[in-house]
Amino acid sequence: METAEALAAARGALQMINPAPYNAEAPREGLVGEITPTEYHYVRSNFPLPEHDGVLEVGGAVAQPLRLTLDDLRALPAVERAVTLECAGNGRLQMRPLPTGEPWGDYAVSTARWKGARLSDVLAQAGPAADGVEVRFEGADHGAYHLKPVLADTNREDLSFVRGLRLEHAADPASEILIAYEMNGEPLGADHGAPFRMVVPHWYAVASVKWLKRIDVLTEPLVGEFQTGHYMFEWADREPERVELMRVRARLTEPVPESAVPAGTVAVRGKAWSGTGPITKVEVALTGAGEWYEATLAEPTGPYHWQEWSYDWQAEPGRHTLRVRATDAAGNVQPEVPEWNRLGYGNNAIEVIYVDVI
Ligand SMILES: Nc1nc2c(c(=O)[nH]1)N[C@H]1C(S)=C(S)[C@@H](COP(=O)(O)O)O[C@H]1N2
Ligand SMILES: [Mo]
Repeated sequence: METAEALAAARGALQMINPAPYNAEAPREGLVGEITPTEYHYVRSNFPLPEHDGVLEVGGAVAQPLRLTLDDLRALPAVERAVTLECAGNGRLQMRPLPTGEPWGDYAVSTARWKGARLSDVLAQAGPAADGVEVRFEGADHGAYHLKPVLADTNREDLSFVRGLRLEHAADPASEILIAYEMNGEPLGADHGAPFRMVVPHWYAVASVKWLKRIDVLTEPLVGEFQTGHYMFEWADREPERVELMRVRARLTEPVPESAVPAGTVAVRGKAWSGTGPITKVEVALTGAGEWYEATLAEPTGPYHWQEWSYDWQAEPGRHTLRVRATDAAGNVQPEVPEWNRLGYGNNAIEVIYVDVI
């Protein structure tokens, strides 16, 4: 566990949303580079920081239960990947009626280089049973739950953070799900899941269980507050759906919203990402509504993190409203307005900002 000073220093550059459990957004600068500096990476935790005894137990329906330490994980082949993590609640504050849940603005998203062992290698060592269907992941964190549970039998006084993934997905080496022990070249910090955590590429970050302490192969799908209670899209007009892959989204990093910029060529730029395929098109609109102009989109520099885009805008004096929208390879495109759901997940509405050109 880090000292109080180390923790305060690690948190100093973030925009706090809630002190306990500690939840904080990245500053705007966290989206500017290809990689978010660790001290700018957003934090979302459901419980106080836990103690972790340094052991990862693997059991349930497996041939060979395991007890792994950090050294055991480090002895497995290491994989390092840049991965964009976005909280499913990112952008909740823009939904109306305002959903319950953490009042996230738009900066619960960041990209880090995560290094760790492949989950598939750990599962292969344990040998999942033939009738396994799902894998259960438990974090060391637990305690009183700060939100109203969705499931009737959730123990609100002492709940643990537990998530599941389909065995097929978890055990596939091509999924590149990591049990990460390094973030941006350093051991994981307390807020990001030390000593090791999962990183599930393409999924909303709720799947990336921090302070991982147990893995169990299950022969039935997991039911639980963080799996089938919260983290469900409860739509107004259609069947509920699980919160899984990140929805396509673009963000503007330049010009700074509500800033004043000199007339002439103004670089409009930002990031775009999607869990359902690489970004294929980013467009900007320069008059609030109006025509869309195609931005220059950089090739992806990795399979799991945001892409850069830019557009040279010939800006004339006045107040201008800029919008940006992304399309991904699956043909998904951002909606004009947030798609409301009761718990406020997956807002990927087109970003709108204004700037004054002087
Ligand atoms: N054990 C545990 N893992 C967790 C959580 C948690 O509360 N406990 N929060 C999840 C959610 S909702 C998000 S958005 C990400 C945030 O990861 P970060 O704090 O490293 O940005 O962690 C996920 N993993
Ligand atoms: Mo989240």
